[in-house]
Amino acid sequence: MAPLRNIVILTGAGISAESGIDTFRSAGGLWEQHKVEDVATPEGFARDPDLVLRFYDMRRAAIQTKTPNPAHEALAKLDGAWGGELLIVTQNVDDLHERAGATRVLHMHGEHLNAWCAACDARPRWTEPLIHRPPCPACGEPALRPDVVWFGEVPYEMDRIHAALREADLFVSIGTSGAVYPAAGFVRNARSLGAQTLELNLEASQGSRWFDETRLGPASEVVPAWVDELLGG
Ligand code: BJW
Repeated sequence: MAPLRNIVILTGAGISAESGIDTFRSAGGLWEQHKVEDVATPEGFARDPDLVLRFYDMRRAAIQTKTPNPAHEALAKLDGAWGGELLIVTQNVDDLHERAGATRVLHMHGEHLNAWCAACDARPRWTEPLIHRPPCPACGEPALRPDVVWFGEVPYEMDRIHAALREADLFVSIGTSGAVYPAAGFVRNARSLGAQTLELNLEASQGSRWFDETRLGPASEVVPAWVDELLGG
């Protein structure tokens, strides 16, 4: 087998679960507490912006009290040590990969700590609530929304993701249910282009059959073990 050089890692809510951030589809997860069409679609936002802004204000405040866990730290270690291409494509809107020290991170579903101005398209860093309609720092309009990708919107940087998948020797999926596209399709893209595929998850996901190998267990255990194996000890 050719040596591994280029790696694409897809992460989902499961990697942040042990940091105390709710997943979406687990028992007691966010979609049991809130209707997805109310809080994660542009139509829901148009119908009841206060509901949506409160939902994201609560989560934005919560993530700032959380800390990275050993899975984020292991990926940051891999990022620092890996001489080949590496891209961590995260569906997560928290910043725990960055706070663990990873630099090669792409947030395909946006970021809690960014706002997006519907009036001037600015994307200012934002740590405070949006419910009181603060003015956009760039244009002054009270038109800021969370800079996250809702259902029916196009995820960010798809061209860059597909370019990385085309070059990947190894595709690894960590802590995602495989329920949401286009991310759920990346394993098939990578596989059809000849990459090895590995899934690390608490339980088999909807896309498990597409992976060459699946290792089950909590991310804080299986991710550091895999990284140590890859880095040779
Ligand atoms: C652990 C663990 C531990 C727990 N250790 N593991 C019909 C067919 C196909 C597609 C569609 C369709 N109808 C509509 C669509 C498209 C739609 C879609 O996929 N819908 C599905 C419901 C079918 N997709 C879209 O609309 C997307 N846009 C799009 O397709 O645009 C068109 C286009 C694309 C590309 C090019 C051109 C055009 C947009 C999707 C946006 C998703 N947004 C959200 C909200 C983001 C903001 C926010 O955070 O609020 O993203 S929804 C939510 O789901 C969030 C997540 O990123 C995403 C994925 O969830 P994730 O991360 O997998 O979490 P869970 O909870 O599902 O799973 C957690 C996993 O962790 C589980 O497996 C656990 O076992 C595991 N776990 N503890 C390890 N300790």
